[in-house]
Amino acid sequence: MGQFEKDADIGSTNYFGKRRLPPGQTATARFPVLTYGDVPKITKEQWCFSVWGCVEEEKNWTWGEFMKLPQTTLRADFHCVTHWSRFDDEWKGVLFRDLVKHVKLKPDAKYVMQHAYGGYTTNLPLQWMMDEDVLFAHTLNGEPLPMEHGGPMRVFTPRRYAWKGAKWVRGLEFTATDRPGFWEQNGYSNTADPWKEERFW
Ligand SMILES: Nc1nc2c(c(=O)[nH]1)N[C@H]1C(S)=C(S)[C@@H](COP(=O)(O)O)O[C@H]1N2
Ligand SMILES: [Mo]
Repeated sequence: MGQFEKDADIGSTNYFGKRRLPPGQTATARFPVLTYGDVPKITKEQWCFSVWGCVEEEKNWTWGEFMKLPQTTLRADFHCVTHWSRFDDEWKGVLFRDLVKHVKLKPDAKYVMQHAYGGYTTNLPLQWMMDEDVLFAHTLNGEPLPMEHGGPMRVFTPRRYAWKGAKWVRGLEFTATDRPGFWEQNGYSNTADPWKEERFW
């Protein structure tokens, strides 16, 4: 609430044609931290990113190697299932669609499980991960992503409620069949579209 209440922009549409404030959400300038369990303390030096599952070859990236992938900056909104939305943050990182060009997928790869340090998981269809704005983000509004928000690296999925992006992401598992991630096993929607209010099962 607050600064956005007077903001006519709230009623306009976003860059993918949806009303900016999804139903049942309130805009806020705050950025609450929502973490299940402890915050894993991972430095850029310790961070290692892996892909496995339905891939021809398992692959790992160090922080330095990941930073050599094409870097994209996007301005997008953040929607939490607990009814708050944040507008217009600038996120920088590597798009999934750019990353996946460096992965030889097997033909049966249809789903993607994000794995985080600490054990959190969340699942999405490969096709949705290919959206133009699914980002592995390391920078927020020009600053290194704060640790409590998933630094050094998190996934951000602007078209889904925020639990669909793993903070402290450490790898992706490509699978042939869909498996529920952490919150998806615990009552949250598998599809998580904020404009359809897909919050729970
Ligand atoms: N690793 C990890 N990622 C996570 C979570 C978590 O508990 N652990 N919580 C999810 C949920 S439910 C939300 S709403 C967002 C919250 O991100 P924030 O803490 O930056 O607001 O992160 C998502 N990603
Ligand atoms: Mo959440």
